Amino acid sequence: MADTTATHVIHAAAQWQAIGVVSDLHLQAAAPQTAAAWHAFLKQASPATGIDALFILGDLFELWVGDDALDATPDLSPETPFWRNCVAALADASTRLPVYLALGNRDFLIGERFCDATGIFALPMHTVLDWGARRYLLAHGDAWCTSDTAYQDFRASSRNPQWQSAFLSQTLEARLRLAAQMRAQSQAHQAAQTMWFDVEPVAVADDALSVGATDVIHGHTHRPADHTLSPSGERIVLSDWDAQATPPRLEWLRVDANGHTRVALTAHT
Ligand SMILES: [Mn+2]
Repeated sequence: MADTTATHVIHAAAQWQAIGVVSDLHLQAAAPQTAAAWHAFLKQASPATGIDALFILGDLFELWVGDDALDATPDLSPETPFWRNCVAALADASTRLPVYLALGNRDFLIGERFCDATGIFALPMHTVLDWGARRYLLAHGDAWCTSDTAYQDFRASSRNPQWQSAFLSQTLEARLRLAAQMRAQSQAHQAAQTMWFDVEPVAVADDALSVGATDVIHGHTHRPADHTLSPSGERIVLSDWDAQATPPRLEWLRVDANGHTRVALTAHT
């Protein structure tokens, strides 16, 4: 249940025409086409093109092992120069429009150093965006997958400050190795599952109700769809990004005072 007192509220500015909402880009050095599409999108995003703010709802990166990776010299893996390029692209975009980031289950170790380097604003687990008659609850969505108890156990331990400081106290090389192992384990866990864990609709509806949200926008499940949340509201699930899928999945959600539209980008080959 969301703590209403802790929920961050953002009020749409009167001059806003539209905002962009994305999640689950899973940016990684091994997927340069997806990164190229994202960077092309960021480059044109500005109030002049009708995008007044950008919300990234988690899993921007496939993995994040600590902000000190940005200072790694020499480069320890293909990821470290890749991450620096991503930071530069975000820093450029945030000179034109506010960029907000909620953390996902892959990049929850993003910290202050990253936010300073990019100029983006970190969001807590739940944010409410107030816009005219709509009140959107924005979240990554992993916390609502309550039936996936193995994941919720991992989530609880990995969000613990002691777990995080123990992890971050290891060398960058060791963290990159551990992260690769954790990803392999997570993939094996997913492959072994006989059912897909979706968000629990009741958990989402409870949280939406507790903050007075009319609609919910989340990612994490990679199952883009508009679901009924209430007689007058929707649960809008964002797509993940993959430029090499057929057809490519490079979709952002355009939200304005009248509602939302899914916009597909073309892959740059
Ligand atoms: Mn996720």
